[in-house]
Amino acid sequence: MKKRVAIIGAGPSGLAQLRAFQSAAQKGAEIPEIVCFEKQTNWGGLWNYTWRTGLDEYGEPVHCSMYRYLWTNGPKEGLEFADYSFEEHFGKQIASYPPRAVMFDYIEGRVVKAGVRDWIRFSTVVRHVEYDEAAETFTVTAHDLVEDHMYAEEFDHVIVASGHFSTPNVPEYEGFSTFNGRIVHAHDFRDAREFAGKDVLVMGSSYSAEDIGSQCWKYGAKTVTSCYRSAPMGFKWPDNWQEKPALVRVEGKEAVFKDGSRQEVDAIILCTGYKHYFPFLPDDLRLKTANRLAAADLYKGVVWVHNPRLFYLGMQDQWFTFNMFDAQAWYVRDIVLGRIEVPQDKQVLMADVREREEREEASDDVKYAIRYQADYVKELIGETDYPSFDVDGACAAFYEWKKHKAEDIMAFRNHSYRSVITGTMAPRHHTPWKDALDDSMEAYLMN
Ligand code: FAD
Ligand code: NA7
Repeated sequence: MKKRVAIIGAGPSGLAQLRAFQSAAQKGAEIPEIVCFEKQTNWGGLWNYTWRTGLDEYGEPVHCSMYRYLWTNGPKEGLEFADYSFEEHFGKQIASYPPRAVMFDYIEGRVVKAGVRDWIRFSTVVRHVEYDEAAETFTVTAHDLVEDHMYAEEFDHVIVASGHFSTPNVPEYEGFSTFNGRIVHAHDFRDAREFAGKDVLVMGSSYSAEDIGSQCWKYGAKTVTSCYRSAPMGFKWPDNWQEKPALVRVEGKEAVFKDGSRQEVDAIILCTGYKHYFPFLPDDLRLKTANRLAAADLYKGVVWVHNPRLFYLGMQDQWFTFNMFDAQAWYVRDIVLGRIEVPQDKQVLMADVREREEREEASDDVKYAIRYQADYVKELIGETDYPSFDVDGACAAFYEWKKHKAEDIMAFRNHSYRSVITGTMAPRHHTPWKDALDDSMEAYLMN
């Protein structure tokens, strides 16, 4: 009987997996039957924007953590698909920090071309996965939300590609329950215009704090205050943005910080990160990891060491994204196709994980981390037929990006970089980011 493979999620990682199998089939390989379960009505994962927050039309937690006016927070030259360039998709080279809608169009373009939509069961949420030791198969229980019908099917492999930036980490601070303003987690942030004319506090010092604070600033917040638990972001902020140490408590509308200073605020946006959350997996299959580069218990960053028939994609913290998901998907595909062998000895698998952890922990330098993930991408693509590309060139774009952010955090998106896939230099965007209020695809592509 033909092998059956279940993929959970049709975001960039799940779609990379579909494209990997389709690419093998196109080259004449016999591939297993593929079933991709996607709880949303469309593909694209986080890039599939919705205005909804909380629960969706079926009562399921809304997956989307993206917001209106979101432009990529790193250069597109660091994530370009090696088998489908931006130029192939748009018919020309485009500027380096595309808004969400442009990215969605690009992500979709490759899988439309591959013709894999029929492999996906949309509006179908995976409720449970169980492994049967004797049969060496997984039983996947799914819920067709449209028909309101639950059913179970058997698979030889399960690939979890359900993302990890969707279940918010929501701390509580003294005074939150009596705060006379709005408290919202980044996951539920949708439109910066809501905060025009307001004094906004963003909690956290990572990507969400930086970008949501910047959005609020761009769309007219009166002041932005950001506060950090461990270390400040340390950029040269505009005059109406101040960075404070940790929040201690809230009194009425006043935020009180660790240094004793106070600031009256209208809204608190919790940019406090996300949790790896897999409510559909039992203890023996469930990944428990911090958001780090060497995810726990994953051999080569993808194979579940406690049951190597189960795989996870995209569970690491991410410098590289789409091209890393591709590297992982091609690698997992080749294990499933029997082209790559996974060692049988669990000690060997665990040793691989430990080595990755130790190497990550050897330095907390940002350049080191980028290089570390670049080496990982190289390692995986070196073992498959994924088109080889200039990973070092992508690193160079990331280093430039870091430098441009340090120079001017509100202007780094005005820079452009060279594609490592086609060698073409991106044009500068026609309007500086801070003045480009229209984030539609039509507006962006007018270069
Ligand atoms: P996701 O995109 O999260 O997709 C997972 C999919 O699984 C979803 O479609 C979901 O509906 C589905 N799913 C989940 N559970 C189930 C279930 N039980 N049953 C069925 N389906 C399920 N990356 C960049 O490269 N550039 C950026 O600028 C950038 N900006 C970001 C901004 C924000 C606010 C966030 C949160 C992330 C950003 N990222 C960015 C990182 C982002 O993680 C990746 O770009 C990418 O979306 C990850 O793809 P994924 O497929 O692994 O996960
Ligand atoms: P991150 O990168 O996980 O960052 C979370 C931030 O929240 C980080 O600065 C944390 O501080 C801070 N944090 C976490 N818990 C708390 C509590 N309890 N109190 C105060 N501060 C806290 O998440 P992001 O949302 O910024 O980014 C995730 C992805 O979304 C990323 O890939 C982007 O592309 C978009 P710490 O430094 O740990 O002290």
